[in-house]
Amino acid sequence: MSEGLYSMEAKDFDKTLDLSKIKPYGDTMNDGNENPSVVFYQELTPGFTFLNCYGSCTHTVDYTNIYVPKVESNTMDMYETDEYIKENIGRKIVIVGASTGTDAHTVGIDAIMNMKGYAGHYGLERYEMIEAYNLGSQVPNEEFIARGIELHADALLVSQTVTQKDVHIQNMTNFIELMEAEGLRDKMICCCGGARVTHELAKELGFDAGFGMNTYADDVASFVVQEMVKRGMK
Ligand code: B12
Repeated sequence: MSEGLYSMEAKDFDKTLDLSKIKPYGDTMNDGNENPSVVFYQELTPGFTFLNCYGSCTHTVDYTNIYVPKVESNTMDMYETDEYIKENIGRKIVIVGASTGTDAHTVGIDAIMNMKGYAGHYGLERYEMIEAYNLGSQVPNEEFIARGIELHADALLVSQTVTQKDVHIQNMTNFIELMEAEGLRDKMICCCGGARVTHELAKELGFDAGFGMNTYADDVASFVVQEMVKRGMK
């Protein structure tokens, strides 16, 4: 059989690749090339057009200088987390979650908390050693915190989906301010999550950790229990 069109050899790769100056791929790796051309256009609706264009890119990205802060904990599965709680905490822990403020999106917090879980990862309600309370959506911060106190929560989970006009930032800031005013900030672990939430943003706002897209109950449960042990919360 002759050499296939797509068979790659070492000579096909750019050996001068500089990770601090990454460009898009055109004909060969890192060339940033395509001749400028509009190859397709179609009206979507009056005033809006869908365009498919190619062009050359002169900008580069310094890959070596990108730092993305991430939650630093060792992610365990449900069974390992339950075992960890039994060995290191010795009692069931309480986690209370909600989609707070005006946010009506429940799918994210449900994915984390519901027994069924999400994408093959069981939710917190399924954990033997976790008492999980999902308060639903549009829960005002005051009410959320009051329920947390009533239920003796070890951790509070805030879900935020809508980010229009930074409403999530205002709401999460208000939550942290109320926690501080109640003298609760150090007594409960505060985590937040949502499609546009990053760990970096969460820390900036005063949360202990933030979780974005494609995170599961495993991630937040592992963080909470390891943080509890680190802080000596029994
Ligand atoms: C379903 C949906 C709705 C449903 C929600 C139903 C429900 N019960 O939740 C309905 C129809 C009610 C709705 C309403 C609105 N929606 Co809506 N909605 C969506 C949609 C299509 C999917 C969201 C979703 O369910 N994702 C799936 C879940 C699993 O993903 P996730 O939320 O990111 O959660 C994961 C992680 O982020 C993380 N996570 C999330 N929370 C937490 C919390 C913790 C503690 C942790 C650890 C992890 C974690 O874990 C999850 C699993 O990995 C998105 C568009 C899209 N494709 O994303 C728009 C979208 C979110 N909606 C949008 C908007 C604007 C609205 C409305 C304001 C529209 C309107 N003008 O009325 C209203 C909101 C009203 C309100 N007060 O909140 C915008 C938001 C834009 C923005 N930047 O703010 C989006 C992006 C659509 C768009 N492109 O415009 N929506």
